[in-house]
Amino acid sequence: MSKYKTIPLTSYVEYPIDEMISRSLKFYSEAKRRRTVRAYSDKNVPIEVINNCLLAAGTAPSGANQQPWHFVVVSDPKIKKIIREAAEKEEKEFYNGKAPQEWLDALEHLGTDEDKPFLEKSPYLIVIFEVRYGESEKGKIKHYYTKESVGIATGMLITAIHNAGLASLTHTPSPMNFLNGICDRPSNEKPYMILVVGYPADKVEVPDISKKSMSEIVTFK
Ligand code: IYR
Repeated sequence: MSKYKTIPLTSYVEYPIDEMISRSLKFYSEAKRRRTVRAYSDKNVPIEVINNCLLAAGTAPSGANQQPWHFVVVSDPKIKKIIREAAEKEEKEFYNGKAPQEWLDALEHLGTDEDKPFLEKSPYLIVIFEVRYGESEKGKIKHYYTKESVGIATGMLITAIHNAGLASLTHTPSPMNFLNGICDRPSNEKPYMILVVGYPADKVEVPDISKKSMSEIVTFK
């Protein structure tokens, strides 16, 4: 018997063309307000908001629908402190000799450095893991397109967080292996990134940078 079962598509909504245009434009104007924020308030965020954003991320498409992601939501100050100390240790090496000058030059306009106070200050760190393969009694289960899949889910999570009225920061200390131990995750899961989530700090400033224009990023044929 085939495992291919179908159900009617009942969730799809077709909008009239003018509504489609106004919705797409409204979404763009919302999306372009999003800025990556590097300084946070310690104001509490209701966990329900985080839960809803994670549920949205979990609807992402994935290779063979294997949903190769796991999210660890960290709010415990003790664990945040451990993550900060471990990340800063890696970052210190990165900024003081490990990173090639070319990379440091590329980062200059962002003003990043080895100090990562946001890892303790923000109310939530969402540590995202890429589940490289599954496990069953019979052994390893191959997963497909895991990086693409986790990237899509992460993008949806960032968008959901912005839509809810919160700020986020994609943080990728390198290497990130220390996160398996701290988050108690098995070796088939590879740390993908830390998403820092919270309210922006009072009077926070962001880098004066812009996005590429339409003609730079799109070709129509
Ligand atoms: N992981 C380092 C460096 C860094 C790398 C990139 I690419 C960025 O866009 C920003 C930072 C850090 O977090 O400082």
